[in-house]
Amino acid sequence: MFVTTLDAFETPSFAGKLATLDSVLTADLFARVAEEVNALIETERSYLPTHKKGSTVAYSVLREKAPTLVNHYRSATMRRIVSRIVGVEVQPTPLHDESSCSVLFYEKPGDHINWHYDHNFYRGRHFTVLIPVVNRGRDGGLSAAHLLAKQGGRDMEVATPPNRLILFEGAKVRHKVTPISEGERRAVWSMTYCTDPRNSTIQGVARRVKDTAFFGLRSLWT
Ligand SMILES: O=C(O)CCC(=O)C(=O)O
Ligand SMILES: [Fe+2]
Repeated sequence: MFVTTLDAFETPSFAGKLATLDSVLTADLFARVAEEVNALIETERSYLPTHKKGSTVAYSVLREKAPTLVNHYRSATMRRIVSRIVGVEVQPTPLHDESSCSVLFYEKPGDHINWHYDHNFYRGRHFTVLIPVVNRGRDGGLSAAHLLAKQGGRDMEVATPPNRLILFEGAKVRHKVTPISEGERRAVWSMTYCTDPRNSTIQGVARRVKDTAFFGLRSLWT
């Protein structure tokens, strides 16, 4: 049902625990994704001092309002793409994890995320997939926000144009997003996959504390 243009590409190397693929969704699928993302006006603002400024629409909201994103996240196609690049079989992370499939909005000047690792709350390896949907500067080019990732001790800039797939092992690759400027907008579809979705009780509690900070008190009940 979901078609990507991936089959036309060679599998990129995942040696640095980070890989990118351009034009990953067909124009038709990308258009439907962009339509759903643009309709997510009711975003949940979150503010974690010094770490992250911006807003995130969580998986539970996407399940109601963004069926294309949710279906594609859980599709065999995406699982196959991610597994092929990382070289191990992965599956989507659980329904109750609000980070499993979410959309990050950078919409006010200064919205950014400081250096961090994506925490792995699971027993197996954990991978983050980003597909930027909107990335608009004031002059029609890309926004000032840059994704930087540590690669061999150096800061590597990873361009995030719309419809590029960026896949990395977030618990191993430290990364940050520099601030957007006045009049700019960036929206990134984020998905997580793992090799073993089980977690210990301690890991489950830690995940819920993190979700509460990012997504609000509602995640305590999931
Ligand atoms: O917006 C991005 O490009 C990356 C976001 C990110 O690293 C995160 O939400 O953990
Ligand atoms: Fe991250």
